[in-house]
Amino acid sequence: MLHADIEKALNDQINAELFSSYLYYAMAAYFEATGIPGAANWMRIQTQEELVHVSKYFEYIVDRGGRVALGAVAAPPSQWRSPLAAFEAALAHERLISARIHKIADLAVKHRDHGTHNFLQWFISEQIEEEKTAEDVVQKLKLAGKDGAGLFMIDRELATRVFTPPAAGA
Ligand code: OFO
Repeated sequence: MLHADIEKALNDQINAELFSSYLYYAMAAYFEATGIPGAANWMRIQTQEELVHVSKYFEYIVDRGGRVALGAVAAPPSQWRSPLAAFEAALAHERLISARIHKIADLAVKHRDHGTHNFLQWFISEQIEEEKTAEDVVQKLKLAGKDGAGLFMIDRELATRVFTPPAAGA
């Protein structure tokens, strides 16, 4: 049985992950509208990853006999100053998500909920990856600066990203 505080924190995290997927869809739409299709692809893949995260929290709450409670998802922004600004916003968002997960892990320790603490380890590792992938793109875009050819090359690379569902049981 989940402690009420943990159940609430996990439900809030479902909301945050749904917002993440919504945010990346908004970024995909922004990149499509500005003629940067590779980055739009990258963001669509990110959206799919976020929905996997949602489903992991959902199933965990159910498995622990908790009650999933879905709230309203906030509207994301629809416009960024530049491709770099959008990826910087993605990186800042992922850092925020990591901090949220660390707080839930702290709460699990406080309540001696080892099951939840163990469950969160997958997300703690995943967030290292999430931050790294966004940071890599930020660095490349900074290097390219206003060089259109550089941006074109980066976009070609972002177009190759594919969705890899997590292995069963992962
Ligand atoms: Fe769910 O990791 Fe991004 O937000």
